[in-house]
Amino acid sequence: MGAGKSTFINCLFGDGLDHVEVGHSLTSCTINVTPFILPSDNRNSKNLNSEPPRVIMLDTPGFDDTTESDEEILRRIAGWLKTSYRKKMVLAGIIYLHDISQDRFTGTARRNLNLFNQLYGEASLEKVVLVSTKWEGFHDIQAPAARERELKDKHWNFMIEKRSQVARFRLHSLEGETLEKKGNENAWDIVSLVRQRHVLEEKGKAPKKSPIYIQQKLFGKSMNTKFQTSDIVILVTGSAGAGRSTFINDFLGKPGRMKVGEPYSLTTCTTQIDYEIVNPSSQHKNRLVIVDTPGFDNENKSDFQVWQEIASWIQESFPHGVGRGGIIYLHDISLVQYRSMGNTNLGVLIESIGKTEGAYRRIVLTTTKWSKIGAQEGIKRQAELESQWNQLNTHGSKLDSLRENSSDAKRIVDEFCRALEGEGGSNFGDWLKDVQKLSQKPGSSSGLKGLLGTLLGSRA
Ligand SMILES: Nc1nc2c(ncn2[C@@H]2O[C@H](COP(=O)(O)OP(=O)(O)OP(=O)(O)O)[C@@H](O)[C@H]2O)c(=O)[nH]1
Ligand SMILES: [Mg+2]
Repeated sequence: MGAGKSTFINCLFGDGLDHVEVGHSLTSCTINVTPFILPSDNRNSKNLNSEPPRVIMLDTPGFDDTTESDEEILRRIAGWLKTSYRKKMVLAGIIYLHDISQDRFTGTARRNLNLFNQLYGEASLEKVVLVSTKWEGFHDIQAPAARERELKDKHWNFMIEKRSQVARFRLHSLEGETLEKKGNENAWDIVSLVRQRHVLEEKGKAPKKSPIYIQQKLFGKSMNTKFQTSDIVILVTGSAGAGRSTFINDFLGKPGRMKVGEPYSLTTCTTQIDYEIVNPSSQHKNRLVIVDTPGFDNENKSDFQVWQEIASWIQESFPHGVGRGGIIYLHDISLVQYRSMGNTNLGVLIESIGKTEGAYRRIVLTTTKWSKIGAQEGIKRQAELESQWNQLNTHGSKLDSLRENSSDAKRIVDEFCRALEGEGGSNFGDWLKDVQKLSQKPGSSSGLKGLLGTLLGSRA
C-alpha cells in the first residue's frame, strides 16, 4: 500500500465514490490479487480506430510485504494471470506506481522493481507505464521534478531503454505551476498510454507479447524446472477447515509455513495450491513434494473446480508426468454432519480410481481435531467411520487418525512415502487427468453420490 493505487483507481471512476477498500485489513491468508475492472472511456478513443479495450487494473500483492518470499509473491500473481488467461482476458499493459514523496529509492523499491521485471519479462516492458504519484506533498515542482529526473536516469533507465513510458499522476497544481490535466483526466491519459501501445501492437501484428508469454517464462523458471518425474507427490486434501495446512506444517516442523486460519474464522484460508519440496531422507529415497490444496465444500469453488485445479496444477508442474503420488484425505472428526456432506468430493475421487490399478493404495484417510470431542468420543466415531470407509479400506486405502500428537503427521506421511515407493512407477498424473475429465462432465455429480453410496455402503 501507499503508492496511491486506491487514489488512482478512484480518480478513474471519477464519481467521487470510493471503489477501493483502502488499507486492506484482510488477513494475510486471502489472495491479494485484486482486479479492478475500470469503466470504459470514450473520450480518448479518438486516437484509436476501434473500441478501446477494457482496462483491468491489477492490485498486486505484497510488493511491499516483507514477510512473503519473492517466490511466493510471483507465484500468486502468476496464478492469477493464468486463471484470467483461461478466461480469455488480455492484459493490455501495466501501470506501475511510484511514490515520489519517498525520500530514498529504498531497498524495497529496488526489490519491487526487480520483482516486477522478473514477473513481466523484458519483452513486455514497452507496455509498462511508470507513474510517479504524490506530488502534492511538495510545496513546488522543483524537488519532485529533480527526483523524477533521478529516477529516470538511475533507476528506471533500464526499463525506459526497453520502451517503458513515464508519466506523472497529479491531483492538483503546486505553487507557480499550471497543470493541463489533473485528477480524472490525468488518470485516463495514463490509461490511454497503455491502450495506444496495445492497439499498435494489434495493428502492426507485432510478435505476441501477451501475458501468456510472460507467464510461460515465469512458470518455466519458477515451476516446471523445479520438479522431477521421480518426485513423490502427496496431495493433502479434505473439506475446508479440516486441518490440511496445520497437518503440513506439523509434518514439516515449520509452524506457519502454510497459512492457517484463525480458530474463529469461518473463511477458508487455502484458496490456491501451495507446496513444499522435501529432500530425500532416511524415510524416503526420492524427493517428496507435499501439496496444500483448496478445500472441498468451500463457499467459493465447487468440488469439481477444486479437483480440476489440482489436476491442472499437476499437469503443468509435471509436463513429463509424475510417477508416484498419493492423496491424504483429512476429515474433521468433530463434525457431526458427516453423513450429509463430505461425500461428493470423495466420490469424484473414488469414481475415477475404480479403473486404475492399485489406486486405492494411494489414498490415506485421516481424521483430525480429536481434542475437540475428546478421546473417548473420538474412538467411537473413528470406529463408525472405519465401518463407513470399509470399502476403501478393503481395496487398500489406509485409515489413520491424527490425535494431536505432534509426531502423527510425520509418521503418516513417512509411512505413506515408503508405501508409495514400494508401488512402482504407475502414473499418478494420468489418474488425476481422469479425475479432471470426470469433473468436466456435466451432471456427473448426481451419479457420483450413488456410486459413493454403493462403495461406502448406503447410509441415511
Ligand atoms: N483442535 C484441533 N484444531 C485443529 C487441528 N487441525 C487444525 N486445527 C484448527 O482448525 C483451523 C483450520 O485449520 P487449517 O489447518 O487452517 O485447516 P485447512 O484445512 O487448511 O483450512 P482452509 O485452508 O482454511 O480451508 C485452525 O484454527 C487450526 O488451528 C487439529 O488437529 N485439532
Ligand atoms: Mg489451509
